[in-house]
Amino acid sequence: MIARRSLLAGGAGLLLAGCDRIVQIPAARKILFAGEEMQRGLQRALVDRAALAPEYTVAQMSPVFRSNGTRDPGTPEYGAMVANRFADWRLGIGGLVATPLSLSLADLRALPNRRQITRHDCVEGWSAIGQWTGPMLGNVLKAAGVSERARYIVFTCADLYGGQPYYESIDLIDAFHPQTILAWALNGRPLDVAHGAPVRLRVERQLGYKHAKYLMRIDAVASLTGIGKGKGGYWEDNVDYDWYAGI
Ligand SMILES: Nc1nc2c(c(=O)[nH]1)N[C@H]1C(S)=C(S)[C@@H](COP(=O)(O)O)O[C@H]1N2
Ligand SMILES: [Mo]
Repeated sequence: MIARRSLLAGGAGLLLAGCDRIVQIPAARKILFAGEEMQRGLQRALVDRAALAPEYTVAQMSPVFRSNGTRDPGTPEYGAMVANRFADWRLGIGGLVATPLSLSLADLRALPNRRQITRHDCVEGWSAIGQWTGPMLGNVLKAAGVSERARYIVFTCADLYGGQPYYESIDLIDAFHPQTILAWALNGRPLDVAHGAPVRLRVERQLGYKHAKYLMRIDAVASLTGIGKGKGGYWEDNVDYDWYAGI
């Protein structure tokens, strides 16, 4: 309203003065550049999503990396996998993909691996710096050929909560982020049971509960409806944690 009145008050002279003059009126400026500012905000948000999480040096690694949540799935099926050192474990990749995959631990280790020393932040108020090794999730998804209809990647784990497997999900921006890896080693050693053996997700721009341990399946989906109670993860569905836990 104010913008309009001050523009009109100037009369034809002002209007004829051209864009330069109008842009000098603060209110008009605000309106004319609102779209541009919005676009800049959006751009900033997207660049933020692509930014790398800080990486640390060996000297900065925590002497002890504590474990949290499930420390041992404890099912007969998981016990059998531990007993034969995960030789029969397979990671299923499916859902909206061109080529469903079934990968062994040896398959994953044979891929180009990324090694990163990052800080894990748990919502319960502790953090730890550790070194993780594993192939980029993005490369595995590329090998499977994720459909254009896919919007989320869902992870299903070997441990049970109330009889149901722990599950989590991320969007494709995080799935293809270079630091999002399928980690099979912590601090240079094969993952132990407490930290999610044989393979767990590391999604370094997100809080701890998104880093699904004991991975069994990875599925590309168009919607989170029908996954658990629909909010995309065990804690999201049952304790109201945010689905987007970006840090
Ligand atoms: N399958 C599974 N993944 C899980 C959890 C879990 O209970 N089960 N807990 C989450 C939480 S809350 C945290 S903080 C981290 C803990 O990982 P850590 O045990 O390697 O420290 O794993 C996450 N991933
Ligand atoms: Mo956590």
